[in-house]
Amino acid sequence: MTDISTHILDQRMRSPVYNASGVMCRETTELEAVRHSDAGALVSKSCTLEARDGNPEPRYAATPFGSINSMGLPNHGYRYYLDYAAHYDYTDKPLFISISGLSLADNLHMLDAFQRLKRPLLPEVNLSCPNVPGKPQLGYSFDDMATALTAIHAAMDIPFGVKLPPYFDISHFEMAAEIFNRFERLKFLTCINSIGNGLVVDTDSETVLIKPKNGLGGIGGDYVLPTALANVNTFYRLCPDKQIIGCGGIGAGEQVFQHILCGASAVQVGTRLWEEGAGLFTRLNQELVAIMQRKGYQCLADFRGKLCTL
Ligand code: RRO
Repeated sequence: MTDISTHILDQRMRSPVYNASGVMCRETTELEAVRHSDAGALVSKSCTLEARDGNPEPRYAATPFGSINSMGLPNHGYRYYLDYAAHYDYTDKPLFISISGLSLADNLHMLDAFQRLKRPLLPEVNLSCPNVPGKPQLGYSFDDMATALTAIHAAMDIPFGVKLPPYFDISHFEMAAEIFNRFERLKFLTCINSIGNGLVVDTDSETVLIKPKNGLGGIGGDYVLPTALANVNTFYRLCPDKQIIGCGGIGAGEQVFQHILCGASAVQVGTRLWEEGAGLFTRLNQELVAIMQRKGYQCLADFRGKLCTL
């Protein structure tokens, strides 16, 4: 039998694959659909202190090689997800809660509320939303990120993770990793959020595809796979005490395999899930098993992080 189970911290996942925050997770009905699917876990939509409608539509578009979005953090406000987390059956599959406060004070307030539930939820603090006008991505401002993580770490009794923007320069990987390695209860790094502020143009109409920010938005899908794998593998090497959750460019079992080979303990799917729906998880699990059987691997530990270099 081929075993594709994995663990994040001490929590077992029957499959390493689940949704990326932002897709199928704003409504409780969507969260329940992921829970009832073959996903190994679920993560809620990044939440803010108060409910938000998000940016004007159209704000998501599929493209031949992926997607562009500028959703602008539409969510029901943290109390909605707090209520879901309070009533969730944690014996089923792990529940990650994505937090994306508009200020450090907001993040501290929300994290405090979630940890007071005293449930085994896994907070993922989003340091990388590219789409709120006037709010830079915290992950690109190293001093501000270090300040925020220092305060969050001091306030957190439970382990937590961060959702990171993609990095592109070795010096930035090293600076970011040095910061993450300061914090013992920071246990997992999710790499990567969308590549921020790309622009997709329609040649026929000579227009942008989405309305906010003159058409700029976060890029996901096939375009981002090499960047995602670079981030997964580099942080896997630089942060040996953290677990890495891969995200970006997964559309088939082959990309799940590649993320795990690069060091991911679990993987999230955004664009492809948006396009295909929750049946995707069944397909990805089957395709991953087929690749492992072809290669003679019995469990994920047989190849996790074992990427060969030349
Ligand atoms: O809601 C969004 O516009 C959004 C968020 Br919070 C994020 O983290 N990443 C993204 O691509 N879109």
